[in-house]
Order: sequence, then structure tokens, then C-alpha cells
Amino acid sequence: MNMPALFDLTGKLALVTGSSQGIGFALAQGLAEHGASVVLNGRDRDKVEAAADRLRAAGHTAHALPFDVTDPSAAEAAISAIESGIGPIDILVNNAGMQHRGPLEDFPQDKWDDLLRTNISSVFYVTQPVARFMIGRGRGRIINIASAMSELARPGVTPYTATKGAIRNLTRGMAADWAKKGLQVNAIAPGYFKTPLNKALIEDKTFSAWLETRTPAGRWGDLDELKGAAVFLASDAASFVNGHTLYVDGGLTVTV
Ligand code: GCO
Repeated sequence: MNMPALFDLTGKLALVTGSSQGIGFALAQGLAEHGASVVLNGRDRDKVEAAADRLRAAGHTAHALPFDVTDPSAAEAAISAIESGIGPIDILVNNAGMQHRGPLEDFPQDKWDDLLRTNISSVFYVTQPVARFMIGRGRGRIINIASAMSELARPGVTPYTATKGAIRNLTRGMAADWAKKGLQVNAIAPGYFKTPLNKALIEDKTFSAWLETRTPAGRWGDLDELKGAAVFLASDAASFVNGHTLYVDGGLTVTV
């Protein structure tokens, strides 16, 4: 097969959770730029619709589907609605997530519960119904969004770090269960990118200066630099890649 065709997503349908802004929107945009139709998701209907309009204005096929990924019934209903009303889901990107920072000894238990539900349980709630359809077709690509914090820790984000470490192993487990059924399940682990989730860090000049020194590339990542990893893992170019976590972090996780 010629190389460009390997990365061509024309005719594919991708669901990207948490895609009205930030990393999720960039990944949906990258998949659409390589031919996929995309279903955008988020909890805020207006934001999801506005994001879909942005992609349509660029000539892409985009659907807006606001639903709460932390509600298993809502997730199952949304997946059924996509499969029956839009088309078979070829690509699932589990991007929806949250962050809450604070010292672990004082970390609020309700925030702990929110993080586990949003960053881990939602991936199970959304992926299980999608995987059933994919298994029925003998094909599908699932991309979970991990983090540099799947590999490293830093003070003040321990609950988030725990959830992202779990995502790395959940990815491996999904690959173990589903590779023989024709599914490829991998993860993308972003380093530090200027997203709404990191607003507080971006505005913290001390943190930003430290990060730029700590990161071998010497800078924050640009959201467009995540698109290639998503297109690769969603495409036929990754047909024998399974259970892998691909770090897109400027070298952060391989150096001290
Ligand atoms: C933090 C950040 C990180 C990034 C990203 C790094 O407070 O350290 O939120 O967790 O969001 O996950 O890979």
C-alpha cells in the first residue's frame, strides 16, 4: 500500500470525547483533516455545537453530540444513537478528562471521586458499548488519552497522576482482550500543552520557566503537534500497534 493511503481516514467515523476545546478539539480536527467524519462531544451543548461549526466551516463533516461520559446510561444511549443515526464508529478517542490540584493530605474526597469517575470510569462507560459494535465488525481503533503523568509524578497532582497511570494499563488490558477481535487499542500521552486545563500553570511564570528548562525541547507543546500521533494510531499505518502508549512530550519523560 502506498504511504499516503496508509494514513488516509476517508470514509471513517471518529467519536472524540471532550472535544469542544483543547486537546480533544485538536485531535478531532486532525482526524477530520485526514478525511474522517467526526462526532464531537462535551457536556456544554453550545460549546460542542460551536466546535462542530468550526470544523464544518473548514469543509469537514462534523456532528455535535453533547452527553455526560460519566453517566453509563447516557454513554450507552449516545453510542447507540451514533451507530443507528450517523454510522458505525471506526475510531474512538477517549479524551474527556479533568484536573484538580492540591496537597494529597488535604485533597477533598469528592474531588478524588470526580477525578476517578471522569478520567477512568468514563473511559470504561464509553468504550464498552463502542467495543461491542467494533467486535461485531471485527475492526476498530481506540485511542485513550494518557499523560506524561502516566510515567512521572509531581507534587500536587497525585490523584490525576493515579488516573493517568491507570489509563496506561487500561489501554494494555483492552489490547489484551480485544486484539484478536480485530481492535487496535493504544494511548497518546501528551506532555505539557497550553490548554484550558493548564490555564493556572501557563499563567504561573515560575512554573512555565521551570517547565521550559525541564523539557528537553525547551518549550510547551503546540496542540497541532498532537495531531500526527492520533492520525497514525487511527490509521492502517498502526495496524500492528497494540497496547502502546505514545509519548508526545518533547522528551520530558526520558530525561531527568
Ligand atoms: C499538571 C498538568 C499536567 C498536564 C499533563 C502533563 O498540573 O501537572 O495538568 O498533568 O495536564 O497531563 O502530561
